[in-house]
Amino acid sequence: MKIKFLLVLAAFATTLGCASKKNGAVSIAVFIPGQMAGSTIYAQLGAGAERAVAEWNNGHKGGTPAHIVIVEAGYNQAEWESKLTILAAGGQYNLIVSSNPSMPYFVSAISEKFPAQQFLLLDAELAGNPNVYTLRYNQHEQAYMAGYLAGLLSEGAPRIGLIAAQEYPVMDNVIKPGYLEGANAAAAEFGFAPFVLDYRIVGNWFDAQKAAELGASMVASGIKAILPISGSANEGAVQAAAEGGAKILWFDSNGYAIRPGVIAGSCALLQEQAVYDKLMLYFEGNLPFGTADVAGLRDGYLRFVDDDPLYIQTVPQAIRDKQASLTSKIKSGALTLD
Ligand code: RBF
Repeated sequence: MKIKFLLVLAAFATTLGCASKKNGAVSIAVFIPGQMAGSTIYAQLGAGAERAVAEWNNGHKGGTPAHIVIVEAGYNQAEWESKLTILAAGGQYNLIVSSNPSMPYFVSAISEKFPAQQFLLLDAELAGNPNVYTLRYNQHEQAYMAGYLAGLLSEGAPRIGLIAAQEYPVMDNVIKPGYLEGANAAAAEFGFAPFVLDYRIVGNWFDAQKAAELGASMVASGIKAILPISGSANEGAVQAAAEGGAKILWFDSNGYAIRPGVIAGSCALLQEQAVYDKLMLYFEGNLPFGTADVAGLRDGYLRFVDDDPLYIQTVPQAIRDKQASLTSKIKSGALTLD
């Protein structure tokens, strides 16, 4: 039944696809595995792709015009593969753009069935598929920087907090250990006891009420710094920290303005710029399909935002100096976090 439904939709999409290709435009579909609202990594994906298409069409670089659609697949992960299959089956889009570490799994299977379909995946890694280009961010560096600052802000508290939406390999193997490693590097360097990680799971990427409860319980237990990685549920963690006098480390974008005085660090991915740059390469025929790139602090696309006045107002100079010395060690290569 489900397959039949897919086939009918695929045939319908193919008809549309022929019409679209006759117009001679390069068609881009942005597949958002979730929703853009409240998830800065996805909001940046959509914004950067739209900027690239608009600029390309403005004739800055010339060439075939492009058109773009953004498809929000929603939070039900069980539907992602069929929704993505429909996009690819239609043959309507020259390139499908998406972002998150689980996408290579779906794309590998779909790519076998639709070998003409090309993909650009950010925040993901898949090497060797001639139709797929991926760019992964160095989230070891990103989490370590967050942890180091969490450690500095938590002097005297035995634990630091991490609120994750769900468990996934990059969370379990990179972000979670990297965050604690960073905090404990600060502890070792400045002579306080090693931290214990209080790690809680929301269960989805949108339940701000649940994240608020987890945050409140952390704050009540004496935690002073929390890293929330739970999409639009983050709002609840921010509220709990604000009410309990704790600080939030923000991931993926410059978050200081979200709650001035509460957001005390921003380990930002430059995903808007990354998708823009990679789409421009694609339009010019230079995107190296088959390649998996990694971007860290030294390569751009990842930065600790230390020039925002809200950071300067919120975090004492002595702590900012220590954090600055960490980021310059990573940038210079004196500290490598692969
Ligand atoms: N990040 C978000 O901000 N919002 C989301 O809805 C979201 N959904 C995800 C779903 C899956 C299956 C995975 C593996 C990751 C998801 N991420 C989401 C996390 C995102 O890719 C990234 O790892 C984190 O934002 C930390 O940089």
